[in-house]
Amino acid sequence: MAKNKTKQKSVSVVIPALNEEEAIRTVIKEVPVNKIKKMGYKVEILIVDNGSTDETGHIAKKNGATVFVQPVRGYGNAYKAGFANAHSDIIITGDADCTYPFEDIPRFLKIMEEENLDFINTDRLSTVTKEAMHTSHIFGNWFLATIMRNLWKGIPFKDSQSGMWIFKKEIWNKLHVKSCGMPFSQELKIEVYKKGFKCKEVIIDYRARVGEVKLDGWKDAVRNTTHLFIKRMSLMGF
Ligand SMILES: Nc1nc2c(ncn2[C@@H]2O[C@H](COP(=O)(O)OP(=O)(O)OP(=O)(O)O)[C@@H](O)[C@H]2O)c(=O)[nH]1
Ligand SMILES: [Mg+2]
Repeated sequence: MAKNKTKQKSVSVVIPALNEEEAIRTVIKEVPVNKIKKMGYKVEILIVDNGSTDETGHIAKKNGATVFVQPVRGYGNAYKAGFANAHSDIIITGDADCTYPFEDIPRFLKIMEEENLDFINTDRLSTVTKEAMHTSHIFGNWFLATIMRNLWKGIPFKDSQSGMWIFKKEIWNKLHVKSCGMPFSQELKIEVYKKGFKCKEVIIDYRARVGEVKLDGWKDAVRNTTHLFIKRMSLMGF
């Protein structure tokens, strides 16, 4: 009998982690591996350990994840290492701090398939509560998203800083995302939009963080704002 040579669909869940020993086990366990497999996908969970000095890497390995170490700190650096080591058709991302709903992965995959999308961003801001996100953080997110939407008219994303994305791996090589730090998230979305990929945003429930805050509050807000203007000018040829 002739063998069916159709390649099996696959998903890599890529999670950057810097000293997240309190949350990492729960995050890994929340990925609904069996449900994703039932949809016909192979699944791998890749934790990018960004030079943690706690037990993050050990706990991740013990709980069945593949762990890569990216010793050069930075949110963008962690993702670049993760994407280089992810070999599935679809990449799904999120923080290692229990804030993002990895349990919703089957819902995202269904939307990707039905609408043949290249990229999905998730929107935390439409439903966010003060229990999940500090008021100043809500304001900062709104501020950055408003600047992005004004500098790139027509960009279909409300939440420029959301860290949960679902996308076809093949588009990554076509995006010029230079940021090594926190601006990585907004730059990725700008690049996806600029390159004309088929994208959508879906609303998610965002939850309170477990473990110590890593974000550098106002400094990161200023860096991200500056980055938006520099990116806009560089695309205009300055
Ligand atoms: N801030 C920061 N996060 C990193 C870095 N490397 C990896 N990460 C991970 O990237 C994710 C995002 O960082 P977070 O500190 O959660 O940033 P955030 O989600 O904007 O802010 P909070 O969750 O409110 O603290 C987490 O899973 C971190 O552990 C890094 O160099 N800086
Ligand atoms: Mg976080």
